[in-house]
Amino acid sequence: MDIREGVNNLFIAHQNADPDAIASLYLLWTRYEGVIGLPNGPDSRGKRLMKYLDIEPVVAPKFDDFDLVVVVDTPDPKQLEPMVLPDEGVMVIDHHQVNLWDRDIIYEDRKSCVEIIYDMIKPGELTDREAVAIVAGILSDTSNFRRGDHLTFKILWDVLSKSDITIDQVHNILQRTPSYSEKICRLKGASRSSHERVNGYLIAYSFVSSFESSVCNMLLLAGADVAFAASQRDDEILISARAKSELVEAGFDLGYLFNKVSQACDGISGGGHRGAGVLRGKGKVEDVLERMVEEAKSWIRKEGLERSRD
Ligand SMILES: [Mn+2]
Repeated sequence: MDIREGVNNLFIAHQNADPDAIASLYLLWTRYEGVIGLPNGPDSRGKRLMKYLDIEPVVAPKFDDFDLVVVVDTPDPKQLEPMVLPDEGVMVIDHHQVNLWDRDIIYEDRKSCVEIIYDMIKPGELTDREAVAIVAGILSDTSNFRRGDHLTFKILWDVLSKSDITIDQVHNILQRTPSYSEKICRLKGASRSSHERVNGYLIAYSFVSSFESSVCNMLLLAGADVAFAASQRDDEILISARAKSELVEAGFDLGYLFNKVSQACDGISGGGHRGAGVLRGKGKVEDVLERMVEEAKSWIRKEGLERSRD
């Protein structure tokens, strides 16, 4: 089965589409024509790339209207829900080593899906938008080139020599610029922060009026291993937290800690993932925060985690 021009092609990718998914769709769309569809809205970086590319995918399109459905960057058909693929007329192109498809797919062990599409098309010329899309897809799936291999850099060489774009320009497109009030919250969060050291790990916490998760990320960037940012509006409290991947890989689970504290405190509910958690409710914010920090400290002590002084 080939993708052809002039037929009704539908190009789709996974939920919360990231820049690699958007780039793959965009390149297919500019080269073969058709419609871009997504199961739901893209993630924040995907959204910024879409805005630059000036495309607006159809959300959860009906498959009946199309001759061929091309699925990109999707390792599990469940990631297309609520869309359910027809049995015929589907082409799947993916680069994930672990995938759950029970149909034939075009698979290559590549660092990003857009690299497979690029080699399929072998473009002689590129528009700036196409070049930005490809570099954005690669940047995103290689964590800013950390995971790029020789094939990745061969494509980058080709893309940069065929266009006038710069990598810095693509970074700026993908990067979120915080608003003035968010910047002020971060700065206040920094100046009001405290920290404790447990077995070599730094736990930082601060009180802010909003942008709690942004303040947590800022504290992690500053060097904290676990960061908490707490706010109180009237009697409503909110505590957000983030943990570095090193701790998460060792088993640290903020979602679990938040859950534990919320079950122990009346009027508070909380949870999250291993590396990020949030808690809301009524109470005295200092008390709940102190409890969270104590839980984090005792977990590190209990697990016997130790970081040597560096
Ligand atoms: Mn990908």
